[in-house]
Amino acid sequence: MNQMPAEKLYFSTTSPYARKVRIAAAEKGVPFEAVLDVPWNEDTRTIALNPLGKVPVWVMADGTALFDSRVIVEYVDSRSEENPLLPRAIKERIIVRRWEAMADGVMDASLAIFSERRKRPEELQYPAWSERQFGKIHRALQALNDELGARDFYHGDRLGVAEIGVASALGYVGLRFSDDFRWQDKYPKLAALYERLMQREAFSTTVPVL
Ligand SMILES: N[C@@H](CCC(=O)N[C@@H](CS)C(=O)NCC(=O)O)C(=O)O
Repeated sequence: MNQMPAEKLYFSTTSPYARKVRIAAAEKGVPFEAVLDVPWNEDTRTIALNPLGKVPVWVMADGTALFDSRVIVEYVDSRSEENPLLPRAIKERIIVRRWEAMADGVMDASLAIFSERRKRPEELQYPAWSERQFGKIHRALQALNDELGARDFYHGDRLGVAEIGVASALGYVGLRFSDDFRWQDKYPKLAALYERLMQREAFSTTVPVL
């Protein structure tokens, strides 16, 4: 009998944070039922599950709702021994988490610019604030580009949360700033990493769509 997985992921197709979870679950082989939910819409179920009203939310088999993406990815990683996404040793894990934090920061700044430009009336917009966010994005992408160096992966010889976070951030930057932000030209090592990762099904099937 074909049973539905007991666990659910509430996600939106554009959310880079939700993409991290979708990639992690696919790479780990952890099944889930995908529930589309746009937290900006009136009929969102997200607020009932997450007081912060944000996706992703992962509902475990016992009904516990998990958020945010870092917590969910760690949980998903713990579900199987296969393809570990986080190093076990604390010193290494903290360093990988640091790259993830930079990638998440790129998402936060990109989302802040998007919200400012799309959700605020034009007369209330504050361009200097968006410029400040662009500064964060550029500095973090430059650091991520330089710290990757000539390596295939940020840590060790396998994919982990750093690559998943960076790819999700880059995909979102591409979605929101495609015209005025040619990140592939500015950060060639990140461009090569993204291209390599996009050969994997977990990445190519989760490209953000409007
Ligand atoms: N730190 C959170 C960020 C989640 C987040 O900001 N999600 C956005 C969608 S991309 C959201 O749901 N925003 C709705 C809102 O802020 O009301 C995570 O890593 O999951």
